[in-house]
Amino acid sequence: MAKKKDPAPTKEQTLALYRTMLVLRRCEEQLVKMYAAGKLYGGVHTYIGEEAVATGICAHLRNDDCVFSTHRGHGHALAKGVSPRELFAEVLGRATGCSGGRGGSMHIFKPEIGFMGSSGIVGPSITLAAGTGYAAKILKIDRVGVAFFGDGATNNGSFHEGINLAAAWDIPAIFVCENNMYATEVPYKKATKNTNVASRAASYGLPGVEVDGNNVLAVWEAAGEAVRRARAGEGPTLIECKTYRTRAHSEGMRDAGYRTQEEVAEWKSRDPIIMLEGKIVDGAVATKKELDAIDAEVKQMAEDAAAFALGSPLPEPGSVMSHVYAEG
Ligand SMILES: Cc1ncc(C[n+]2csc(CCOP(=O)(O)OP(=O)(O)O)c2C)c(N)n1
Ligand SMILES: [Mg+2]
Repeated sequence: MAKKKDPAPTKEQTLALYRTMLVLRRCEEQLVKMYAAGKLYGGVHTYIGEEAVATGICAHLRNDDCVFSTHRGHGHALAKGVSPRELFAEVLGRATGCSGGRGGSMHIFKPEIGFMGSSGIVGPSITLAAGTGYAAKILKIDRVGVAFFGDGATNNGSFHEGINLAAAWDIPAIFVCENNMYATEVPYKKATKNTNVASRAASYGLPGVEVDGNNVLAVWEAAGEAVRRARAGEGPTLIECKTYRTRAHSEGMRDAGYRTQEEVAEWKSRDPIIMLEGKIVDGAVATKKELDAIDAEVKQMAEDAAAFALGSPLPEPGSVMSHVYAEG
């Protein structure tokens, strides 16, 4: 019997996807401006161009599902429910940030809502999500472990270890590869012979799904099925989202010599937000005017988050030793 197709998102769900993508985009545009103005320091890896991935996946997750992120983690954090204010304050190293200003851009944590952290280390999200799913299975907790990782992580040992074990033990986990074709400036095709990440799933015995990572509806549909499988005890899924970062690897870095302007322009023409906007307007889900109103509200939210962070205090110097050793 042919598999029943998952239902399309409702009007409310579609508009929520649109709004979430805009939150990710407008917040990072604001951070980019602040970085250029010297208002924040350190590595800032934007997710601009890839918003459909975190948005489509996290729309299916609950607070008690656990997401493990990457160095490019602002979008994962926001999509999982970290507020723009907490994110901005953390990136600016303020005491009001979700890690108390200790972490910065690459150490955003909010375990209360299942955001288990971004990380400067490439790869461990995969084994951590497998471990979380394994713990949930042993403890009989209805919880899904979700790993986001880039193409650069797929040749790390953690990819093999995490995915192999998750498949072998039917662990409730979802492995989301954001294949943006480059690891810093190294093209994926130079790092591996088989550039189709989803096809690797066959060798571990789990489903591997390839989706257009700039089409939030496609990501949403694949994620819905993967979450359903995980919750039903059917095991993990590997989802490869083909996508593209349209800014440099990290703010302040050069963005030339390893990819062409034509390639960047081509992907910009497939902007995930504009693509969904077209579908919403063409399908009469909402008018352009209604979408513009959402955008205005979201822009205001990003500006408010920036002002909140700039107005927040730095951590007290006297607290420098707190969170270093266990207390008591
Ligand atoms: C284990 C490890 N190796 C190398 C690095 C250096 N490094 C930082 S980001 C990066 C590229 C990651 O590429 P990818 O996983 O494709 O993610 P993207 O930046 O494209 O989102 C590398 C190699 C690291 N942080 N950790
Ligand atoms: Mg990459």
